[in-house]
Amino acid sequence: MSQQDKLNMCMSATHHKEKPGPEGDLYYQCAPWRENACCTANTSTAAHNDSSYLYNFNWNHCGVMSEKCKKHFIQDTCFYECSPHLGPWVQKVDQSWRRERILDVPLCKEDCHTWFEDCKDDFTCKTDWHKGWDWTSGVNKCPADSKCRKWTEVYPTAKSMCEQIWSKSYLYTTHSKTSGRCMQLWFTGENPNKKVAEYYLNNAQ
Ligand code: FOL
Repeated sequence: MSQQDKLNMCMSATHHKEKPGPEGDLYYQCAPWRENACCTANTSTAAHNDSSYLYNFNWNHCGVMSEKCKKHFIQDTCFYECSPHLGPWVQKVDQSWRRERILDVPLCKEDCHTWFEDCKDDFTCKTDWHKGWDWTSGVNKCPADSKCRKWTEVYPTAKSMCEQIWSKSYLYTTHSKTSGRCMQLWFTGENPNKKVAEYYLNNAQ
């Protein structure tokens, strides 16, 4: 793959399109990606549903997740499914449900901190939400050897949450959203992440 291709591509995963392109009807929180997206309209709608067909993932595994916390998981899902500018951080993996993943995407500190602040009164039973669940009911439940604990007991800091929740998909940074040195989960208007990907591609990490 050429360097140029890495700036506009979709990873090979469960629901990603083969190539990015315009999607006029992206739903609600996924709408910022409508000009150029790796997600379909159906994926963008599902991103807003509890235990959606995307991964049957149950946000409410330790009681009902608060709305203010959930909106960050919806945004993370939009970012993960729709972003066409993750090429510099895409890695091959040997997993049953995807052939590629993202690793160490440098996340803007505001996006990590607001996510953590809005979730810190919620509960969870696991640090890494990618593995180790009990799936016998069809949706993820806390495994028998785990306990629901306060969010801040599981994740003492915003950094620990952002880096550990999706097994290092994100790298915590102290860069702010205006720096051009970090990726933004939340934006309006033109996608600011293309320039960030360009920067990291040309300035090997
Ligand atoms: N968001 C971000 N930023 N990065 C991601 O990698 C990501 N991934 C998901 C959602 N949002 C993301 C997908 N989430 C399982 C659990 C969670 C999940 C997808 C799949 C799952 O089936 N876990 C099994 C192990 C499966 C395996 O690796 O073989 C389990 O043991 O719980």
